[in-house]
Amino acid sequence: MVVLRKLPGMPGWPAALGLRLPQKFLFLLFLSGLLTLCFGALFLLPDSSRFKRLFLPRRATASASSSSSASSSSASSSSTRDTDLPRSPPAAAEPRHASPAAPRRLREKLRTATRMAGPAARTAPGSRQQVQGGESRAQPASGAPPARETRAPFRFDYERFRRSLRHPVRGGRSGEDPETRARRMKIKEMMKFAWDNYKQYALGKNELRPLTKNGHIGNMFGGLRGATVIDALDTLYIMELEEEFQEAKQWVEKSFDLNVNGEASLFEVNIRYIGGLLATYYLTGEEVFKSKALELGEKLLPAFNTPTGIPRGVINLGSGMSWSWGWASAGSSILAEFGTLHLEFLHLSELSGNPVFAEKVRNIRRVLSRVEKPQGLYPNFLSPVTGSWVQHHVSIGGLGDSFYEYLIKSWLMSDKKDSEAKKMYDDALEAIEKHLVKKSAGGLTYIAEWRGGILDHKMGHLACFSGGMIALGAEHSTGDRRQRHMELAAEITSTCHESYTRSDTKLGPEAFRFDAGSEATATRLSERYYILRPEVVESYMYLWRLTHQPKYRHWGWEVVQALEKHCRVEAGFSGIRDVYTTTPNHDNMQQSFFLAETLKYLYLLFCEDDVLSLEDWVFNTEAHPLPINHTDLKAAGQP
Ligand code: DMJ
Repeated sequence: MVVLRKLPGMPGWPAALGLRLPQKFLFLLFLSGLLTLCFGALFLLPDSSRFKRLFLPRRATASASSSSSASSSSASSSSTRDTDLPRSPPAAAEPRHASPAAPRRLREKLRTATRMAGPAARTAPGSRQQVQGGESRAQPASGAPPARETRAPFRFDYERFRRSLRHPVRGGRSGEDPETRARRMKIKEMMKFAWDNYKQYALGKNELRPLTKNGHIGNMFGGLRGATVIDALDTLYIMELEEEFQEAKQWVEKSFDLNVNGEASLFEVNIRYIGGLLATYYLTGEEVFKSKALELGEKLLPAFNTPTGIPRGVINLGSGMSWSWGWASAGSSILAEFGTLHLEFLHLSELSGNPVFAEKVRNIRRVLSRVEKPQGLYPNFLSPVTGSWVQHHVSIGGLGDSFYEYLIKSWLMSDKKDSEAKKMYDDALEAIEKHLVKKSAGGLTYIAEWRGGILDHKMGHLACFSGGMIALGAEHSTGDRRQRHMELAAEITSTCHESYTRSDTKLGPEAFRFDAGSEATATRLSERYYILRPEVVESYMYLWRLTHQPKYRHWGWEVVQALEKHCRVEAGFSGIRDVYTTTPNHDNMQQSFFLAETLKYLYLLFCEDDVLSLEDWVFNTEAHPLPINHTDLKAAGQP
């Protein structure tokens, strides 16, 4: 414009150029065209929002920038495909009360506050994430409208949770017979012996090597240490081994380092570390266990970064890179691994107020419910890329086992609200009954494995947990199914007991068969070992609690005696290489699950039913108790 102004003493510049009238007119026409073009080009620049804000009404501008900020924070807050999880807000979405029209400075302040308060603050103000039962809904805590400016970070109400329990966690009944008490005390002494030796020779390592009196680290936990400490915590607490519990707690406070860099099994870290920490938090209310569980839980999230959201089996806890087990066919993920995250991940969301954990496991459910099941059965290998089965091997033992366990326990933990889990469990069990449950020539009931339609007549020690699981499901069924499943549970448990009594040590082999003339015995040298596994005593514990038939306590006591005779060594307990010989053949390993599971289930077998009552708790697959979400506090006589 300035160039067109006629300066004093100077001719206008078109005139100065010596142009005539028609030429001047054409020149002006050209100039105005040029200006229109420049103005329009402003809107074609890559980031035209700056200019749009100048020319468009203010409201529309705010709305445009707000939606773009929400979608970018969704992508960065969660590295996986959260776009297909419509029921929950993105983990770091803008606070709800920052309306699109709110001044930018206020919105920025809120965003900064959200980041500083961490994941717990990323939920709607004044709301509590309801995650039990596979739901993750933000609900006003009091029905009052949320405050606009002051919002406290999310805080789990521990006192309220404690009031919701029907029974004291360590029980309160008395009147048992002296023999039961003496047996329980014996098991407590075994726990103290196992812990004391671990503490003396291997504290901070993952397991104790009781023959060589040193520690073992292994490569399952990605550089994490102290697997035995974390696995033992809740057992020490329940057994009232106070001093030993304090020793374990101190190690967690002072030495448990989560900044590690190594390849970990997602499944093992979840069931042992996260399960152990969560359970101990719920039992004691000590914050350190909760914060460690949440921190570790965050480290596992990148494993879900796959096209389907089905996690891979191995994760580097430092870099977050994940991959499938080398031995798993075609890069597949394992049913028992990705199917055994549900209980712990729901509790991580419950305690943090961050729905991301619940979303991850809900997505696994969605993939599983969509995929076609051959004869209604769930094969063990699934591609995390396509979401299709990779191989048709079905087993209720290794590779499949705890997937089924977590279905029925999800339903129970949700106070029977998670009906999807119950239906999946019922349907799966029906298919198992139809295709896999068999009776041997000698009349023993067992659950075979299935390879593309061909049966393998073997049961692994791991499959022996199913007696307890089926009994637990039966207890909460009705009519014909209740009776049938209770009988099936008792028969399976009896078969597993047979696998113990038919050995020279009275401990059971890793796998036993029902073919070529064998009945509940191992036929291969490589399947004769016993590594202090819990599954058989786990079923005894459930069947005792649900039927009170004395034989389950007798059978449990047989195991105690066999452990003392064949597994107890000078500095702890060791697995054995061959259950069919009484000549010592120790494997020099005290597994952490011996303290978490085997000794805990044995102890509970000789306790009153109100110690870790089945009305209040479900056990994760490593025997760490997680609370049932009682929704009817009033009915329980609580405020
Ligand atoms: C434990 O770590 C868990 O019970 C898991 O589900 C399977 N195996 C071991 C114990 O045998």
